[in-house]
Amino acid sequence: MSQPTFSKTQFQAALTRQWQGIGLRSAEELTPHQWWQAVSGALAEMLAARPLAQLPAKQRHVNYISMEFLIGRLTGNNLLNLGWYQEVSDVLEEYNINLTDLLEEEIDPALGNGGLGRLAACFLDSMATVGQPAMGYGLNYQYGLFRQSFVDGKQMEAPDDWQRASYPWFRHNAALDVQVGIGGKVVKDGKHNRWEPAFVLKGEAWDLPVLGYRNGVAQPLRLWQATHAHPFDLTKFNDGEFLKAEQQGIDAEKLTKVLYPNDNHQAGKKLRLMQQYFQCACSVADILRRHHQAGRKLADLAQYEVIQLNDTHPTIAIPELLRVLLDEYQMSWDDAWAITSNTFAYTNHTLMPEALECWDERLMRTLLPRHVQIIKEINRRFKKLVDKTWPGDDAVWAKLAVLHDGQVRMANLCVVGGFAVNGVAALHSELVVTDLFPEYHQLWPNKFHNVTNGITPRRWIKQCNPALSALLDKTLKKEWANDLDVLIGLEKYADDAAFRKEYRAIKHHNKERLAEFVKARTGIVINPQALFDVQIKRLHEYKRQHLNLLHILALYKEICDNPQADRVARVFLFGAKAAPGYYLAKNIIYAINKAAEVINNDPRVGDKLKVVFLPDYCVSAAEMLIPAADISEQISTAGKEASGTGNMKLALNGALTVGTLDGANVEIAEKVGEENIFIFGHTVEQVKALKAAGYDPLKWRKKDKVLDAVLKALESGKFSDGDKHAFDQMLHSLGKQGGDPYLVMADFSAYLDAQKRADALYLDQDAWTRAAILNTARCGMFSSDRSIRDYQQRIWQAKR
Ligand code: 26Q
Repeated sequence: MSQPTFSKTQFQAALTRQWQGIGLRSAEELTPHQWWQAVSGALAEMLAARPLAQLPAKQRHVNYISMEFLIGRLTGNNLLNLGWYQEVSDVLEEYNINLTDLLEEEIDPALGNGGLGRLAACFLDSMATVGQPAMGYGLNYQYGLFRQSFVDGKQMEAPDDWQRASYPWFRHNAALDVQVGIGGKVVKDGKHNRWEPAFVLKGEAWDLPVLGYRNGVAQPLRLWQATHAHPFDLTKFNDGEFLKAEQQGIDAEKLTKVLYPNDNHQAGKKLRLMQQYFQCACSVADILRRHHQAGRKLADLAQYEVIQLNDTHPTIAIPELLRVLLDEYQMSWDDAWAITSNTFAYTNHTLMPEALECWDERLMRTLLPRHVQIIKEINRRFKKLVDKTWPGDDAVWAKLAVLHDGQVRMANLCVVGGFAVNGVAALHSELVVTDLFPEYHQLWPNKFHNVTNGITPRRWIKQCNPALSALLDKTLKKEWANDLDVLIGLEKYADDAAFRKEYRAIKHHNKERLAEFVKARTGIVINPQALFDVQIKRLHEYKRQHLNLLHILALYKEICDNPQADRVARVFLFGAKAAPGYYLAKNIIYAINKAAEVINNDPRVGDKLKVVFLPDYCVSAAEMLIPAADISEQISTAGKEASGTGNMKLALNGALTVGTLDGANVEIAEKVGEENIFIFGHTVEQVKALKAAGYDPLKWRKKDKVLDAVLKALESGKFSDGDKHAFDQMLHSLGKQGGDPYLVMADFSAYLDAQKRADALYLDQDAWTRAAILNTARCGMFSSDRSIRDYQQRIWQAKR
């Protein structure tokens, strides 16, 4: 399949229809935002009129179910993948419209929290590009991830109304409506069970096109939107219970109102479970509808379809498929189980206990009584296998049970109910087997896989770093954006002074661009000559943004103690949202902001040190930050970050990593070579040993004068207008005996050491640029195209 050709006349005609459609007399009357709307609407219309190819079903079709798809702005990305960017830009120039500016008008669709949601978006892009037939299934939230601002250094949240009702890329198809039941009871109907839900919701399918890179392929991302099944309930209306009936409708709309802002933490809320079930019921119904429509037998479902679960959030799809097969098609348990357990595969994204989903059985029963029955039956049958393998071992059963102590454990349900389980980086997949699921691994060793995450080079190089992309085009002289291994061809230019100069000029240009952005957003002036040190990710204790802060304070102290010394000027840039109820994370943000205020306004410091916390970090901010970074901070406690994907984006764009041996950092280090990365800190084994021996953070503080001084400064109130308790939460988490769960104190001095090595290398700009080039050259494997091919070979299309 090939790239669709652009027709200027069609585009202009579609554009005209757009402004006429909103009642304007000429294009001149369009506001900038209306221009974006009109151009996007025109493009969407052109794609609809001349549909791109669906991939032929030569292989199992993938249904990627995820509660989150953090897609970012679509218009620019679609133009790039279509290969129409220049043509559209030329047409718009005739109207005196700058395409780059126009694209900035799009409100980021932020239908995800962070890594997991963004990964789903990269995977859709890659599946369309490598020719893996697939659909994404998610929810069409009215409000995406909250907007963040700072007031006196404290995070404030505001709703993110991304105006889905007028988003031009949506296509709504009423023929795909699904009915979803909820609540009620199970009744016996002769031999069969029948679920009588208390009320019924309607799921509407809102599709976004996912375009392959210049291959003429389009596949849908189908986002379900909840609404009431009928305008009102007629019987109740007749009974005079009009208001009560209307109430049902209002409840329905609440369902897809807002994305839960928790990241790596389970909420346990009833509304969240309703969201999960609603999304799974709609998706399962749609998968079966397509299967029937293709004229295929139900018994062959697993031959044609795979359902990939993005973490445990959509786990309820497993009992839902069983329910449909058992109750609606009257299948036997064994047949229904065979189909189901060969259809589902599960990706694990975390080992942290607080993120592993468990649902209260009673809560689940009030919403999904039939599903609880089915889960009990799964549990009962599975117990036989466990009893046979570990006779009389109650402790093993207590660990492996799907339902235990009134809790439904979603990860266990996934492992038992699916044919494959994978982790998201080599180290993480290892730990999934050894630490999380050792007994399951003993039962089913072949179920467990690793698929290291990846990122799409279309958005994360080509779109966000056009200058580097042009250099890659010119140097490699072949297409690299869908064949990222060819970047290895850059290796030999690392020693080429002229190439290094060009590469460095690009980084500098990107830093200037970022400096303007920072000035506009925060008023802070930063010097593009300084080293840009970037930590961008959700705020979480295990990610250790506070370790970064301690380093900044150590530098500040050095500058104050010795203002004359020559040093590498640094700008520290943070981007991070804290879940609204995560008070420790919010306190860390506050501490960084307050320290920044003091440092940035200290005349002794000047350009040597600046600290910027960019508010409202999101995909489009990332697109600005990543190409401009010199250092990539990947400093989680070893064993805690499943993979990380920002680490890959930053390395590919020529930032050097300061990082622990955690997640995919391990593989990045292997690829780029130890002289081109700054690895520090305790390893997974050392972390375990330290904890086993009874870790005492205070001992580490006593040993280290710098650490003690920095903590004292935080305790003194000098960064908080004299308030000695301003940072209590953060300081308590670090300081208490038996505290510091993420070993910030234990890694502090090694971290400072790594940063010193980075400074030393930065002083030699040629050596630094050489290392940066080698990072770009050697990170080709972190393309999500490679991840998708791994999924195909190891899981989706593997011979079983
Ligand atoms: C769960 C229950 C209720 C409400 C919310 C949630 C919830 C939501 C989002 C739980 C977890 C998440 C997100 C997790 C996440 O982003 N994990 C990251 O996934 C990336 C992609 O694999 C990895 O690179 C990161 O290491 C991992 O932290």
